[in-house]
Amino acid sequence: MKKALITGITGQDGSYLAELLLSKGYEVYGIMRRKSVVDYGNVDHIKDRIQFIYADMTDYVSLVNAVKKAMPDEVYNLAAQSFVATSWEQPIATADIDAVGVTNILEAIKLIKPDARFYQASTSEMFGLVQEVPQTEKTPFYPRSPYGVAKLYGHWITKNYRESFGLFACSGILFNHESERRGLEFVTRKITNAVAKIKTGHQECLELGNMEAKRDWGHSQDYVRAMWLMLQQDTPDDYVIATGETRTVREFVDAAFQAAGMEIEWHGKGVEEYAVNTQDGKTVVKVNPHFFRPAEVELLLGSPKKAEEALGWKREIPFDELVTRMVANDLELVK
Ligand code: NAP
Ligand code: F7E
Repeated sequence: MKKALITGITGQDGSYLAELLLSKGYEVYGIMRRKSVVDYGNVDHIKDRIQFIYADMTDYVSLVNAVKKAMPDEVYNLAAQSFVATSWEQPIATADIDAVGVTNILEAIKLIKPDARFYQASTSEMFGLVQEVPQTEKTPFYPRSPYGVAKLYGHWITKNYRESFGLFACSGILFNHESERRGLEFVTRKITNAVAKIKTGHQECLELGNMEAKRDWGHSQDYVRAMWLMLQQDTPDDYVIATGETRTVREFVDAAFQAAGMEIEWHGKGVEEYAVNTQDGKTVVKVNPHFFRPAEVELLLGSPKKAEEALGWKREIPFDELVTRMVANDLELVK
């Protein structure tokens, strides 16, 4: 039986990856942070099938002990301060976790289990101010947030440990992926949650920032399959995982209201932009500059060609299904 150690197991991707590995017969170990109130997050429903180890990405000793306990065949490093907006408020914590934390876990693997295969959760945020469209594995990086900068360090240190010490270390450069388990502060979930509440009369209006930002949105369930595939290859490498489609935040809003059976109409421009419910004329969306970022990533569009050809990976959940599933789930939760 193969053993896998997942950091960030309580998060969105950690939970789908744990389900996938359990379904493949893996023994799954998960790193969890100590909290004052015990909270298994997104893996509460499968907590009895997971062996939890208390550790923190900023605490090297705890990671050494975690690797010693699990003696894993595969390590998936998904733990991160993952919210871009917060990275301007907590730039040092973001660097400690998302950058130096990667060295901590790599060092723990090098010391205790150097033949373990390693996956690093890299991100399209490293492309930031994009240097070409679409973005591929060869596109130069230009991060635009403390998060993007920290993740770029994590990306390069992973490559460096592969080249320096021969570790089987891969980076997945994953574009935005969402799901019913997405944190409520990310734009997609913020939208679907608000749409569900507006539809059921629990909220009047949704306030958003930059409506023009374009993202390449997929479903987390498809993306964790790509992580696993990367670690099953003969040689370690880095791959872009994306859908090859891009949409504005406004288009996501339209799709979410449509999924809830509501029609909206847009008016105004820039910070004056708003949308009304065509049935009763009430304002249901408006712009609030509070949600603008100090520096924005305006356009992300990835090419999944290498992953499709080399890994045989394919996105299975299309955009409309992603939105429909998220809205249906939030409607159920509101009820
Ligand atoms: P998420 O839901 O925010 O989950 C983050 C996980 O990291 C949580 O389990 C969290 O634990 C854990 N964590 C945070 N700080 C930690 C620390 N100091 N020590 C140990 N664990 C810590 O993120 P996600 O969306 O699943 O993303 C997974 C990974 O992929 C992240 O590294 C993210 O940066 C990266 N990524 C995500 C996307 C995307 O679109 N989702 C795209 C590209 C890359 P708590 O429950 O204790 O907070
Ligand atoms: O923002 C705009 C915002 O916070 C998407 C993380 O998983 O994906 C994620 O990072 C866009 C941005 O995700 C609001 O300005 C407008 O342009 O959902 P988000 P993100 O910043 O793209 C990458 C790949 C990761 O690696 C990260 O870990 O939407 N936007 N209005 C807003 N965003 C938020 N959150 N809230 C708004 O009100």
